[in-house]
Amino acid sequence: KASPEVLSQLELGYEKLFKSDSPSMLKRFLIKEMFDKLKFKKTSFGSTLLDCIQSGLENLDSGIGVYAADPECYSVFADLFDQIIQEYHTFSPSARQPPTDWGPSNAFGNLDPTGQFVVSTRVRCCRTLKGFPLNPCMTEDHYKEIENLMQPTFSNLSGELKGTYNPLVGMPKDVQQKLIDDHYLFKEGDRFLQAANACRFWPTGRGIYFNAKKSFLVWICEEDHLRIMSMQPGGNVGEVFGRMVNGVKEIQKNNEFVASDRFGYLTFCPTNLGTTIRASVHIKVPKLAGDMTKFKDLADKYHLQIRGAAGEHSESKDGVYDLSNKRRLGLTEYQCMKEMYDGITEIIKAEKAKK
Ligand code: ADP
Ligand code: CIR
Repeated sequence: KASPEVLSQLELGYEKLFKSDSPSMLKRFLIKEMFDKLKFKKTSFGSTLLDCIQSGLENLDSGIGVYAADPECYSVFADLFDQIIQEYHTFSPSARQPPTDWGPSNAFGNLDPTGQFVVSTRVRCCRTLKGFPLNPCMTEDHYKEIENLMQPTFSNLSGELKGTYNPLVGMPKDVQQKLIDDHYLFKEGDRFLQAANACRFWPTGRGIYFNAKKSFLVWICEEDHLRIMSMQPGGNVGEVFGRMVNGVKEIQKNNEFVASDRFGYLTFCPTNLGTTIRASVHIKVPKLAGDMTKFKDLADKYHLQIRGAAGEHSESKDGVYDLSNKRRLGLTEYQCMKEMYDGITEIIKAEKAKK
């Protein structure tokens, strides 16, 4: 059972949340009855409701506000997680993630051969390593172990995927900042992750692997144990996706990942469950961007998410938006990619047609 200290923190936090005008799903879904039912519960890892919702309690401007402090949270606190998952992914409580299907290798081409709209394309996926807990339950040694564990895998990558590992420990600040500014490396000091207890022992065990062209990259121990990604200038989705799939298949040869029958690959944030794929373009659509209502309507229609040019919670810069598939759970990898590909195709059509 949750301790008296945890209970009193929960009560205080809940009262503040309840009085606020927070737009988060946490605020919308955690009604009093649910709160009173879940506040006493604890997983076998020792995680409480507080561990799952403190990010949303501290950051009232959260969109979601909830993380899974350990894999069991998805079932112990299912009342809350199921509602968030259902709305975010349109995934019903009885639905199941289909088996992995990357689709045919030549399914996708170039979204924008003339290069007028699409600045760059990126596809990422997340993996949790078997045998390790999620961030809030990880010790400093766990972070070091994961970083060490990945080194033989990285040394074995060859051909286009061959590269080097760059730990955050000892990385000069200017080098780190340039990698962030160039969209390769995760940012530092994300307040949503910090409040979720995901940044302890920073920068221990954190780092980034990349090939010479920085078109294949792996983040270690940021929000998830692994973030595997492929990116390049322009709109060639086929090339970018193909490279990521190759990389995932290689990394999978030496590592086991955590997956559930219902949710597919398990991630720290419920928005990333399932395929964990976020396929995005950085795109310039000045006419649509001048009519935000229409732009947002179109994005919703095609299940696309609009982010700023520096990633989540950032603003657009120089008219560049990040558009990606919103849903990742309940559809296959191929279907996720297709949702993004078809959606962006329609967005470009609408931009061309707009007066
Ligand atoms: P994630 O995609 O892993 O959920 P973010 O939204 O924070 O996390 O994005 C991480 C980084 O990737 C940011 O610097 C962002 O600008 C960059 N990025 C995302 N999509 C693209 C893209 N299509 N082209 C170039 N950079 C991108
Ligand atoms: C929020 O609720 O706004 C943050 N906790 C982020 C939610 C989704 N993004 C993510 O997993 N990176």
